[in-house]
Amino acid sequence: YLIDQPEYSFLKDLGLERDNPGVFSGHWQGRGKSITSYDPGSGQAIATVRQGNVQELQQCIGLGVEAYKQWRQVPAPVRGEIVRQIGDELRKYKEPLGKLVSLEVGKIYSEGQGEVQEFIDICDYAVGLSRIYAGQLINSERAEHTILEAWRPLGLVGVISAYNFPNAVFGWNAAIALATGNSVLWKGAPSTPLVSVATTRIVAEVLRRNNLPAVVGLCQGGTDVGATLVADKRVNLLSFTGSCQTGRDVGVEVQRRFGKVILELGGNNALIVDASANMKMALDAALFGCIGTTGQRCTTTRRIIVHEQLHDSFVDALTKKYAQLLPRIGHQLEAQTLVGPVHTQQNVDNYKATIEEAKLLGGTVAFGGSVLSRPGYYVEPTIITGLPHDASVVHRETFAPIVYVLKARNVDEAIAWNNEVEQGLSSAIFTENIGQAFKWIGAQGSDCGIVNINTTTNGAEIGGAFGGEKATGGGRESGSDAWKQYCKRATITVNHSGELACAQGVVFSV
Ligand code: UN1
Repeated sequence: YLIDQPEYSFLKDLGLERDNPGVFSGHWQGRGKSITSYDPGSGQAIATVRQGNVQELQQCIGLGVEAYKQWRQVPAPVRGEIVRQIGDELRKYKEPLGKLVSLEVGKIYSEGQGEVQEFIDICDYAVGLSRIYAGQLINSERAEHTILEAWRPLGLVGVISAYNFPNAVFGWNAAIALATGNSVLWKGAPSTPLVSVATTRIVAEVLRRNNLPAVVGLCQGGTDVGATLVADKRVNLLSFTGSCQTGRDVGVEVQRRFGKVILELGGNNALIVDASANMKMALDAALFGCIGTTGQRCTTTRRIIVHEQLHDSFVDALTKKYAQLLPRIGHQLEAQTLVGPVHTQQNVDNYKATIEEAKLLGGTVAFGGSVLSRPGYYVEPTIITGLPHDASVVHRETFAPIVYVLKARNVDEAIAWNNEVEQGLSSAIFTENIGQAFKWIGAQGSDCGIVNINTTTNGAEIGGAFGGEKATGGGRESGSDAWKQYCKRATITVNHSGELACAQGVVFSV
């Protein structure tokens, strides 16, 4: 196990051991199946985690509900103070925790650090939020009546997160849910259990220091644990990040029991290069958009739609940039690496199958296309040209660094192609033309939740609401007014007139 080797002592600094309990509800346990976590960059085992079983999950739900009853009585700014301490504790552990994110997912060191930073940022946001989130006072049609609106916590918030952002997505949900008075029960991805355990340890230490009950719980587990969390009525809001396919089932299940749901599902994000685009900027954006996190962000650029005048020169220049990256493929923790491994053998298999399908459909592999023969899961970043805009592979999200470059006649056609896919997460246009820019962000423009101009499809900040339309699920997390989803709204009419009066002029008295 890597954890036994001296250069991996940072894992012990996070409180991890060779075998770790994967369930926390005030104390640590884990009586379910034991799971080994592997380094995707070498295939070596890092350490093991004892997952929870369904009974343990149910206990966690019960304790989460109890913890909520105490937590909802704590004044919001005092809850914010606890979130501030969580942010500070994360600052202390940012280096080793970010390094673990990198090791366990396969993303490069700076992206691992960036992910923990995203959690820290949302804590800061939630601290401020705890003092300013508020309802309103509405004019009543009745004399000496006042209508108030108040936002109250929902109760227990369940969070199911994915392997590609095993730390930040939990953070977005937890920071806002806690500040607004909810308790949280988390199930991280089965293949990133060490990040779940290490992150929860950091949060649990803050709770312990403040003599608080387990307002944050963890139950690592497989699909049985996930399905139970989704189906249980005591979970008032379920925030799910994952595939469109699973997300659809989750959404229906939660709706069936009249629970609330936030869905953050797949993307098929396009970057449009208009004839007026700043080419250098567009190329740099394509590089990070397509290859950052080895093509495994929900917001990764999957399609580049280029104006026909620029198409050939753009492909040529992008291919040259990709070639410069080849020597930078390597283990995610090596300093010079820009392209780490993909997460599992499954990602490699999907990569291969997608490239074969693209070739059969008449696509040209303009760059890459091969799996590297070395231990770990390494693939070449790949550019495919010459496919129709509506080819099956182009309309599908493959979690790998594959991009399709499409040739469009004009921006209107590019926008139509941007919008014709099922998913609606992120999108970007590169243009210097103000008319095209405003068309893009208008009602006839991009139909995505994230609509960028002259910047990447990926790498959103926490201040805005994050999420997408259509098959992406419609959920919004992180900033703006996403906090409202973690609350129930009470409309309160107060009669201070001393007499009863009906609205709409109705007379009803004897
Ligand atoms: C995800 O891929 O699930 O905008 C989240 C981004 C990151 C979050 C991605 N801030 O790319």
